[in-house]
Amino acid sequence: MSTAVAHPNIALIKYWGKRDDDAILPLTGSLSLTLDVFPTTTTVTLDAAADGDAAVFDGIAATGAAAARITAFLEIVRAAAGVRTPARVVTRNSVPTGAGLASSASGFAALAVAAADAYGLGLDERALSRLARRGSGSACRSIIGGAAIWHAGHDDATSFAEAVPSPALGMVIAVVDAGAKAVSSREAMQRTMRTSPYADAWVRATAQDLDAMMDALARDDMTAIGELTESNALRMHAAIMGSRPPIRYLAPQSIALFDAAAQLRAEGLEAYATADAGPNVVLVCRDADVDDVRDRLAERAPTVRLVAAHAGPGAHLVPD
Ligand code: 2P0
Repeated sequence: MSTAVAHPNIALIKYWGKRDDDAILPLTGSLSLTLDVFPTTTTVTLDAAADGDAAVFDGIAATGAAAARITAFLEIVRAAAGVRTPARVVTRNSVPTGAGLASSASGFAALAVAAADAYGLGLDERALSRLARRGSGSACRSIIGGAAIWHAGHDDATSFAEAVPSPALGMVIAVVDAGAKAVSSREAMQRTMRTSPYADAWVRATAQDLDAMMDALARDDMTAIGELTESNALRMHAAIMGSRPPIRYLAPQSIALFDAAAQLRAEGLEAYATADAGPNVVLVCRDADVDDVRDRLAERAPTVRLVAAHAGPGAHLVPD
């Protein structure tokens, strides 16, 4: 029996688009901060007597596509281990599933670490990141604590995340809607690449944004970090909105939160907005400013649930 904990990550430079759907190789690199909130805890137990794998999410047995995705991932682990023993997977999530709060990232990062240990693979951090990527692309970044770059790479061996030096950053998560989203990010990503006339421009611009972000982090230039973060997120949403049939994740309340970030900046508090594949908005700021940003945002958006977050640890084993 092996148990692992992993946390979600929020990208400053987004991953949106694959060049290989099966191996989950991205079209561009991306860069994120792994947080210290909303952990996922997963236990993997080998069960030689079982007919097949079993997965339980927050006390509810997984079926259909969700169960198939777990088994497909475990098949990768079993192939590497050279064994066929089924496993029982028990997961507790504290992040609302499917609401654009990166539950698949923490979920597959925790599963990768727990399953690799349960099947005796003995993987280092890079190999764990590659393995987690096979479950869900963004999960490769949650293997790493704090700021992480996911190198796009050109094959399985070269596409992994690793730590990058970064100034101390914090985030304030504004939970606009904790319900499940209408179009999964996996499907939306494919539709964007297939139908959006802005897909190529997104890929080209993001490669440049990633280089610029690495420079901004190295210089400790909060203004550049924030402006790149906000612009890259809006470019991703522009590409997504260009899909046909269209997909729009940002709600009126999401846009209002981008405006609120601009107002905080006008008052001299550096906060910048980003949003993933859902209506929730995350404000990025210096770690020392997190409480200030949360409190000042609460005055402007009193009905929105706000969660202050700091850099958190990479996925790791814990005692059962
Ligand atoms: C990111 N997102 O960089 C971007 C920004 C959502 C918006 O990574 O198909 O769930 O499992 O590789 O990792 C969501 O995509 O997609 C995501 P798959 P994943 O965080």
